[in-house]
Amino acid sequence: EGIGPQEYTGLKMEVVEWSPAAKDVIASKVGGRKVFLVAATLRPETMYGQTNCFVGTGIKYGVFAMNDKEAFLCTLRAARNMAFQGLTTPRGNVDQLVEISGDKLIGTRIKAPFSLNPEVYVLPMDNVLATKGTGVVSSVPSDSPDDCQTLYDLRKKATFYKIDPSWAAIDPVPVISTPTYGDLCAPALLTAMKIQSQKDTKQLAEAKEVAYKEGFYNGTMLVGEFKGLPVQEAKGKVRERMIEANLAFAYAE
Ligand code: A2H
Repeated sequence: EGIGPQEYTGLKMEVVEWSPAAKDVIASKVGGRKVFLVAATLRPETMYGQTNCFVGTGIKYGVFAMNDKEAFLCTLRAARNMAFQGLTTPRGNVDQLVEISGDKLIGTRIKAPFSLNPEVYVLPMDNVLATKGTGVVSSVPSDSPDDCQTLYDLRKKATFYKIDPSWAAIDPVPVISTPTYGDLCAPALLTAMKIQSQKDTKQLAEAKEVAYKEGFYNGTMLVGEFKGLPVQEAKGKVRERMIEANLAFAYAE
């Protein structure tokens, strides 16, 4: 990461059905607003390949009123940043409707904007940082080694992670073709680097670096409106389309 602000895309993932534990805490508190889990991503062009979403089970989240009609679920830290970036009405307003711990969100079903799988589940990830982005990560296992390894871990140890195996059943979807690692860059890198678990953080950091460079500089879109374009050209265009559709917004930190 360089100096200066990081330009994320905030992705609005509308809640379709709360997990029972979240429903008890949240449903009566949102005043009829639509609620969105908001994920911060640096790779909007990969969102066609979302298979699930991740939260940290030990992280505290809030549901924040953005205006009369919409509420965002994210960390308090992110809600403050968004308010001061003018995303709330009125500007600067941080209005927490309810607080909830990440573990209660597991199993919530949400919409995944632009994804070939239009609805996905919220699942746990060990390495979500409360201090980065929104604390919510949209999972694209085709192109993110962290997302892919976490998905594999969840499938191997569904009972340990307290998930229903059906929530982790969607396979990685080819979204970007790369000359060196094929159409599923992240799974290929996990195999090549013999990565076994999300606890292999050092190798995962290296795989993430390789996947990012390979995808950005050498990747070609396989799906969507910009199919056939280099990722370098498609990235901004996909982002614009999401923002036009009110499914995303610019978020910096
Ligand atoms: B990226 P940077 Cl396909 N904790 O989005 C851990 N990881 C987080 C996070 C948090 N609180 N908030 C965001 N992230 C992830 C897509 C993606 C991402 C792909 C490939 C690489 C990649 C799908 N997940 O990131 O430290 C989000 O995952 C690697 C650069 O601010 C976000 O973009 O550079 C990225 O990390 C931001 O990480």
